[in-house]
Amino acid sequence: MRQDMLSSIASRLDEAALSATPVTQLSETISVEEAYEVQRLSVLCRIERGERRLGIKMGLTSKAKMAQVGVKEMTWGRLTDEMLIEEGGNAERSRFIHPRAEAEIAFLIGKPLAGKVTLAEAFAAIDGVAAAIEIIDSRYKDFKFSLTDVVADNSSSSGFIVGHWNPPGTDVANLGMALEFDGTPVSIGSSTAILGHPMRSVAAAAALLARYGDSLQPGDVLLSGAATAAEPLKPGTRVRVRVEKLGACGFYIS
Ligand code: OOG
Ligand code: MG
Repeated sequence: MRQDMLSSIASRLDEAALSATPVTQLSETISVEEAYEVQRLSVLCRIERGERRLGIKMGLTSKAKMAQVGVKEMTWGRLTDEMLIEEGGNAERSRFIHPRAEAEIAFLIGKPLAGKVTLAEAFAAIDGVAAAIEIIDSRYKDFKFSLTDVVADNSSSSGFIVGHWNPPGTDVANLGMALEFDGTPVSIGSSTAILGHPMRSVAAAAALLARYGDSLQPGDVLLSGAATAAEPLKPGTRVRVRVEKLGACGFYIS
């Protein structure tokens, strides 16, 4: 019976994303484990429509992000091919409810990574590193949610853009990161804000995923989390993220 309730929440959130219509926060009391089950079921709806898993995103890996949304725990979510916007591509504002952009660093996973791993093991599993943008779009009214709400809602995953892959040995410690709207910086931070070092986010992903029977797989893209607060997106904006040493990527929101 509980499984039926979890499936019905999953369909509600999937429908909210499909129709770009917000829903109220969950009235059901569910555990974090059950929230991850809702997430799995809602992403399954996407897979059943023909979408393909492209990777994993980590959420709330910086203090700035935790403070912005008032949730104090790291979360993860699933990325599919339907969420990918090609570098330099276009995204329509009408597809989203209340989208926000985040400056991120992406890792390309080259070897399976599961459970408790050392930073050195995480490092050895990386095939590339790139500047990235995440578009988050909570399916909840007013972008407000509890930990279980946001986990069930696939950690607000909605879109992402990845720049060119740099060699895996590229040092990602303490890099300047800037999010620009029409060429003007709207938020500036450092990769240090991501758990002290973005590679820690890779190790944290392996450990967190293992709790829910998942793992990082070769070919997965891993978004390590935003260094600064997310910025609301308005139509007619050229959005670009620059990361020191890694390059840039961008898209246009029409
Ligand atoms: C939750 C997702 C947070 C990040 O990079 O920290 C996230 C949200 O803020 O809606 O993607
Ligand atoms: Mg993010």
